[in-house]
Amino acid sequence: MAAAPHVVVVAFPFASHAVKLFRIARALAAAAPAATFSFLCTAAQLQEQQKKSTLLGNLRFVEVPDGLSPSSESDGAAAVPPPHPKMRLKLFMEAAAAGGLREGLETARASAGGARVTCVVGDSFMWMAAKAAAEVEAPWVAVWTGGPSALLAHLRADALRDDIGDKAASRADELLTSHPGLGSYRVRDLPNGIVSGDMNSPIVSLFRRIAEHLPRAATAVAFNTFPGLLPDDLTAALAAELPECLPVGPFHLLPFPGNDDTVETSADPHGCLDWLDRHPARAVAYASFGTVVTAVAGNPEELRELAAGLESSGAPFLWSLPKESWPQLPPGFLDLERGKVVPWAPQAAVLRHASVGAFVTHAGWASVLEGVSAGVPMACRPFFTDQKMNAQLVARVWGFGTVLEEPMTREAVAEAVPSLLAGDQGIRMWEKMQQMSGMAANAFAPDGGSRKNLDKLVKIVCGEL
Ligand code: U2F
Repeated sequence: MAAAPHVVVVAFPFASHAVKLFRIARALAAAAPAATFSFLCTAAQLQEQQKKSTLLGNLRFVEVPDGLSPSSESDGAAAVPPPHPKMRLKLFMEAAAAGGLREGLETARASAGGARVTCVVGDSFMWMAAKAAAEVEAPWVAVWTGGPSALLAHLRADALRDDIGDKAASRADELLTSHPGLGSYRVRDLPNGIVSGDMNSPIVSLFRRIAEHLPRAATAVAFNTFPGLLPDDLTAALAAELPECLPVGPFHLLPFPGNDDTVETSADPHGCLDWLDRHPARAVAYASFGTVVTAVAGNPEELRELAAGLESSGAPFLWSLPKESWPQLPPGFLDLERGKVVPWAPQAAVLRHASVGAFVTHAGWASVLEGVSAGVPMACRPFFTDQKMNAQLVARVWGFGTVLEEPMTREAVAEAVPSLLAGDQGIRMWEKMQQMSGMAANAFAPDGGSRKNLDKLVKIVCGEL
């Protein structure tokens, strides 16, 4: 009899990536109880995930090196201060590529009683998993957590560069109509480093590596979307570039024990849901810029503009904003009766709450999916990577929101928020979103599109296909 599969799931331990991969790992482990799953991540992130969830019996944690020297990890009085997040990322990636990930696979095997690794599922950012999987003669299944249109742009980067050359500035408003699947986006919406910006920055090199590895080394690519959400031309163009593309989202609705309202509600230390309970339907604007924007691209001037815009919009608002940014808010803002600022909100549950009627977002892909699933119109202020393309998709292609041009002004916010909450435009968007929101809710029903794709993914990772 063949040995039971041993599937390793490799996380990228920065921003919200590990949370997303841990959801995938739990859904796979729940669907394939006879297989063993090893979740590979750095010690610090494993601790974070453990705090939030109990492990399933067939899913175990395996630590990979974070690339930091022991002295910078130490929290003793004489410890060297921890490196800047960008340096941490660099050190981690170098360690992973130099053998840290391969070592992780070996630890997974040894700690699972010698069970050979039969499949490696990995965040696409961990491109070196392709080689590590090949070395243990296992297939590599990649997970793309970001906006699918941005991935297509990275895959088609050479063709885009051949077309645009050095004319990115003069052709900024031109639609990319001669590029299959990208015709709804303007040159200016492309992620940095494709036709403009620093072509050699570490993040641009990372995307180049991903675009090199996915088409030739992955057996399948899982996406955070559900059948019927993406425009057909985008789906077809991705299918032409990649091996098996499997929409298995929305990730926040992936089925596994414990992924339900009770858990999200209990993870609401700042009382957001109770506060929302005190408001009528579709009255509140919720604002959040995800897990990276404030730290990396946060601009105090725009932060104050957003604050002033929310205040003068006249609407009650809930704003998830890291505490480090609070001192930059206008004086007295935190005391406003009408608003609530919290360092963290259970976002998916907040968006699902009946009182939330508008979402001011950076258009990070998970946030977009959570907004669509909840049927809440969005005002998007995109900053970098996939966000400009995601915002175009939300506003221009789907008609589920608007774009707040850069830099965001108080006037633009004060106009957008009430129009999404109560204006004719907002009501039309809200009505239009209800069908898609229903499709998202049914994605994992027994005959749902994502359910079927998840079943297929389970067969692929367990070696049955
Ligand atoms: C990077 O995105 P972010 O992590 O900034 O943004 P999202 O993809 O939107 O994911 C943020 C997640 O964090 C959750 C929220 C999302 O699931 O519900 N969250 C929360 O629960 N509570 C809060 O108070 C704040 C956030 C990148 F910047 C984007 O461009 C990419 O699209 C994304 C891809 O993974 O990664």
